[in-house]
Amino acid sequence: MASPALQESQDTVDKIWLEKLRSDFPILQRKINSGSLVYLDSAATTQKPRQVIEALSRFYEQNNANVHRGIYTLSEEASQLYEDAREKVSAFVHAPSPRTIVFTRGTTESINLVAHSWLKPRLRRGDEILVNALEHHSNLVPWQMAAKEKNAKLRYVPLTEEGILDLEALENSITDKTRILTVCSISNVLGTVTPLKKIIEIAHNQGVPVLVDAAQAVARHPINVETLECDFLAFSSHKMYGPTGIGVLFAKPEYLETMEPMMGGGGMIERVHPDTSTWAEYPAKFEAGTPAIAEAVGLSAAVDCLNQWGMDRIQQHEHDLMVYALSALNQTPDLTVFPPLDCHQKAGVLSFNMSDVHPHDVAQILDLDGIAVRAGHHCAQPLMKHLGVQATVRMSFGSYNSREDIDQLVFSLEKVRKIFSP
Ligand code: 7TS
Repeated sequence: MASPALQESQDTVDKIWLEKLRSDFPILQRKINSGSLVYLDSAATTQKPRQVIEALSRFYEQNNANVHRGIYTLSEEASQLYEDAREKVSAFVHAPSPRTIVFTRGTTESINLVAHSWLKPRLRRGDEILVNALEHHSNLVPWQMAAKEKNAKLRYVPLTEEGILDLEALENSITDKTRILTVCSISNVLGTVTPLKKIIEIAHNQGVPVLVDAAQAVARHPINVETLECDFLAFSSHKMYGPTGIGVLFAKPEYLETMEPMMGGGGMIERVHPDTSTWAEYPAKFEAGTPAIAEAVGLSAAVDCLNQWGMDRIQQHEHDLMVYALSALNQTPDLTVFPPLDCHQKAGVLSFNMSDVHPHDVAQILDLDGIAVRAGHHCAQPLMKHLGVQATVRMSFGSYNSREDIDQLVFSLEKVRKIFSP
């Protein structure tokens, strides 16, 4: 335990860090209805810092051209910026080479690419795809589509009472028919942090490759694909302070080597004959057509921001917020917070319901005070079924949130309770 004086000086340092970080986000100055914006929906998309917004305009004002085509200066500059972004992302997740970073439209496309181009050609009748009820629809539906086409099936690894993947059951769920295991790093509804290292170890011991859906984790925890040893990792730029329209698939080289492209077009070929074509080397063979060039430049700026703010620091800050939020919401009457309730197993995202009040009503009243939370099934209907509810209210943090935001939320929740009390 730090001495009171030391703790006080640490609190001051943290406060200055947060104030400086918040000043990077112009939108936080906005007034919404009767309050200042309290944005608690970063799981849906994060707000964008000035550095990212400026990188986008700078690109269009100074460097705009198509990539990998022209031999004139602007096109060379644009190509360089696009490839610099790939390098930046590669270093950020500790990939072995920038070539293992494929730019897609987002997590959804990254997962579809693996399901379509890697899994489907290898999937046989009766094979199994290991999933679990925590997953976002984006990490279920592409596998369902592949399974349907190939007469294979999805098998669900059970969750424990606390909503954690049951590791013992996982061992027993893997059979000689299991072709892939797919799992999120952090649940987009409950904030559950899955024990990835253990899960990957168990799967690999039985020769099963693993895809990690890192959509909710990439801006919350440092990620190292080499120590994690995952086979595939998918994430979206817009959930890590970057622009919409671009995302990433990391895959180990041996997969990228053997995967067929999902889309054909310009930029992904080696040679085109009248009736057949050969493919460019990866990652180009998976990036047909004009890519999201400005967005890649924006993503690169977002990675710079994350590095500058410090991933360890963001993780600690969001952890402190979670501890604070769990304690505050536990003291709010008529509120049920969904597990896990252990702040070491929960990051960035928290779902709750207020007894007898529909989540949409809660969200609508909070909005009157400028508080943005999400209400609904959060694209996780199997999880809603598991929890035995139709919908939840979800709050999710970004690096810019403060304890005052949570105080505001608790204050406005009290108003909701009063409106709906008999
Ligand atoms: N996986 C997880 C864990 C997610 O949270 C999301 C989006 C996706 C995949 C899909 O990402 P996309 O960028 O391709 O759309 N999650 C949410 C959410 O929770 N609310 O809005 C989008």
